[in-house]
Amino acid sequence: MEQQANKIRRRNFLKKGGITSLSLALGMPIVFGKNLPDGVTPIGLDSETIQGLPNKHPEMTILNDRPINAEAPAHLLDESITSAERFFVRNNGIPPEKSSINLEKWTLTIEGESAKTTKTFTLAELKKQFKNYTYQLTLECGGNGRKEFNPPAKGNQWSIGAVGCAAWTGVRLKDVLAEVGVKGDAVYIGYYGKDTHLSGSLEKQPISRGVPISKAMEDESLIAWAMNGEPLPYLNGYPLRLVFGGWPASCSGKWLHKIVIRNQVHDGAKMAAPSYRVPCKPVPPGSKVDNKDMCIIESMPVKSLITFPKTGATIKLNQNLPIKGHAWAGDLAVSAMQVSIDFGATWQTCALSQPANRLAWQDFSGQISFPQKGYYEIWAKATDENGEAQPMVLPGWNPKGYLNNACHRIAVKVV
Ligand SMILES: Nc1nc2c(c(=O)[nH]1)N[C@H]1C(S)=C(S)[C@@H](COP(=O)(O)O)O[C@H]1N2
Ligand SMILES: [Mo]
Repeated sequence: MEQQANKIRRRNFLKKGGITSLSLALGMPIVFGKNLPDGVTPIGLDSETIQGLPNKHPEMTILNDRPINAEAPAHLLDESITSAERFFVRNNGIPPEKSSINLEKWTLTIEGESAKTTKTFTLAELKKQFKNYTYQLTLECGGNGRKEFNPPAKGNQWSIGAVGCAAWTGVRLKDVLAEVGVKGDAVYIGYYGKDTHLSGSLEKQPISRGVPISKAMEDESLIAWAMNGEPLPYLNGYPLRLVFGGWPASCSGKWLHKIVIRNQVHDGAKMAAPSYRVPCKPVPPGSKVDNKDMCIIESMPVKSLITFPKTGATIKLNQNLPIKGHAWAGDLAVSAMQVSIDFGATWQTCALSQPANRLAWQDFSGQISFPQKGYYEIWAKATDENGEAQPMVLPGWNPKGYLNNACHRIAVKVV
């Protein structure tokens, strides 16, 4: 009961403190904001800010307003390339004030004990000095699916929509690192963003994570300034961010202004256990796990999403139901996609596209017919190129509720 009440409280959007973060998002103060009745959201100023978050789709589910966290319902993610307004937002702190972001003055500094030199680049220098690349890369929050954990895990109660695959444009991190010089003892890179800690402290970082050098050096690891050919959306890290497809999106630092090349595993905010870690060995649900037995999450597990039709669809018995969705598997490709209408007793194979490039999600489609009238669920199961398949129900319980890659399901009524 207590847990349920907490959950409802957490979902109750726009608490008092939220006015500040919404003002920041609007780029100006909401003058009489303190008088806004509980639960009422500012409608915004132009056609793009109809309701909800500025420049985000009105159907996005807002989980939290301070910090801002929003996810897409499955049907909004139907596009092969996720549009900016449908791309989830996961903030750990308060984004830099929009009016404080000056494109001419924004710089990226690379330093650290394993950097041969320290160099600072303006945005224009980055764009000009290094070859520009565009890749479609899947980003998924490590906590996507947390809502289903039992016993529950604290944190944002993401359902399925903290994932997206956009076309990101930028320069290769490895090209920039090479320009600065990487010492032989380098093991990790860490990022620093311009967002600030929820406490208001300017010393503390809201988050400062990173990846091992091997991931940093991959072709697809980008320092990006554009999403789908447009400047990054403000809430997704404008004007500069890292993008590491296939890894927990917490590695992909937003509002990026500094990268450190480390001779040890980066020790920035939320690198230490238990954040973004899972038990190194499986544990029974509800276990208490020692921090020393928690391991950093790297490549994300195989997963898929049915994006058409919307759950609750009704069709006629003699109709075939077309279904669509996407599948992804961290650093790996997806090799097979199946759906079931009999709770996993039998599976039907779907058509599966090749990824646009490594680390991009893959589209699937199929046609389903039903034997008789009634209620059905469609369950979707992807298998990665190593033969690892999604579990039907919640896999490996872990204290922080990460990596839920259980089959996605939608309900269908046949009449
Ligand atoms: N500077 C900064 N970078 C950040 C975060 C943040 O709060 N601040 N959140 C991280 C987490 S936990 C996730 S899941 C992704 C979310 O990226 P998005 O908001 O663009 O979807 O950004 C990551 N990078
Ligand atoms: Mo995340």
